[in-house]
Amino acid sequence: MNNNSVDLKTNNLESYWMPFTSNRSFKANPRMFVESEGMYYTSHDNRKILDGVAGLWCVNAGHCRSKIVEAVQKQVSKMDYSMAFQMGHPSQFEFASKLTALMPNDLNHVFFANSGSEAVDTALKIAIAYQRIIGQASRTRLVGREKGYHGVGFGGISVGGMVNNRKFFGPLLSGVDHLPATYNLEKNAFSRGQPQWGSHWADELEKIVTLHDASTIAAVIVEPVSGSAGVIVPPIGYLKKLREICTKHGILLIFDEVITGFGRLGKPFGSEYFDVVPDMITSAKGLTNGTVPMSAVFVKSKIYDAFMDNSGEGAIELFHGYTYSGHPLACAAGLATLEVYKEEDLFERASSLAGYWEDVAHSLKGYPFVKDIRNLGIIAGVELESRPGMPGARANDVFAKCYDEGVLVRVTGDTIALSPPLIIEKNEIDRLFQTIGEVLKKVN
Ligand code: PXG
Repeated sequence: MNNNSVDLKTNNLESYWMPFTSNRSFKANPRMFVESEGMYYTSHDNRKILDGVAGLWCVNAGHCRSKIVEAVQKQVSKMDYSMAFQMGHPSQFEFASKLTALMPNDLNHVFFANSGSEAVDTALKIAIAYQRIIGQASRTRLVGREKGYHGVGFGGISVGGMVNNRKFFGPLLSGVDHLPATYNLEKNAFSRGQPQWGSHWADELEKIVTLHDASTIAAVIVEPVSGSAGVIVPPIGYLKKLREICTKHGILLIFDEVITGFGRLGKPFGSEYFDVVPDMITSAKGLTNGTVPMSAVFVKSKIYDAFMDNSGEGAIELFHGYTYSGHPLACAAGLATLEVYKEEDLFERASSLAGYWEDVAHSLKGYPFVKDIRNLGIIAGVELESRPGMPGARANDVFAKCYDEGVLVRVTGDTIALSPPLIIEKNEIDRLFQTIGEVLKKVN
């Protein structure tokens, strides 16, 4: 191969198969980011783009925070990688201790993975293995929810409830049921924060228990607030009811807090915000401020202890783990991220901004095509009427036009989803929603 052929190869857009993207549309009209700082990206054509989605719901402290960047730089020059099995390095243990100190109740052990999808698969595997080692081996069924998103592993898509993420991929895991989504525009459209109506949806879990018998069910997994399906906020009382039903039947409750963790709702985790303690929490994204991939599964001590107490002397207690579990760079990024969150009191900041956020979000009521606005913490979803026969097309146009106006939003179906870094200023909140409002007047 001569140098020219290398150059040609590296200089085209074809080779890279982009995730969850229309590759053909993108490659016909590429949009590249080349730098980021605070609330803004810089695009390849040298424009500043206001980040209305914190990357992909992950850069909660804003971009390129010097403390985090320096911590990663320092770590990479000191030790790049440390063998993940049978060896440790100090920052894994320090990070784990600091994280569990943030957690509610006795969720005081944490398993590290590298993505939300891996965290979900880890949690589902721990749930089934836990039931087995406590003498409940018949409990292998899993319960997810319609419209749920739990990443893209086979476990996650099996308990997830978004049809396009499932229908191409065969029979998936067996023994999975789904609760109904807590979504009803007739009753709940334009609710501010949690809808009043709909806690009874949790009772559907009783029906699943009646159908299969509790002795077959290992765990229920839900996102406290559904993100990817278009920001679906749980009705008041719903999560508490789910907790009660799970406890009553010996079923583990898993909260997938990949989005709701690390201040998104104005508390460290959604669990605290809703005052409901699950048996496990999955987390990723804001764990390292998106700087280095990492995810975590928090478990109650009863789960960790069961594995420790029921394995033979010297035996591996859990046959599961990743080459990059607890990677030194991720731990360095995570430790520095926790410091930034704390020093700037970012979770509290999110909490105190949430009312303003809600008011500005709901000011879009009455704009063209807006059929619902949903919000909680620093998350909002603006659902649009779909173009007949072309679901998603209108929202995609809004995305493209907002980008032209220098504002990055995220679309899922016909919902515009917003989840900016928690350092956002009020005038930037105004700009975000004003831009969407102006764009809505221009799309058809
Ligand atoms: N669980 C939840 C609740 C998530 O939101 C995952 C698991 C999977 O995480 P990984 O790291 O494997 O992608 C997620 C990820 C969007 C969007 O805009 C949401 C996610 C990822 C990318 C885009 O809807 N959530």
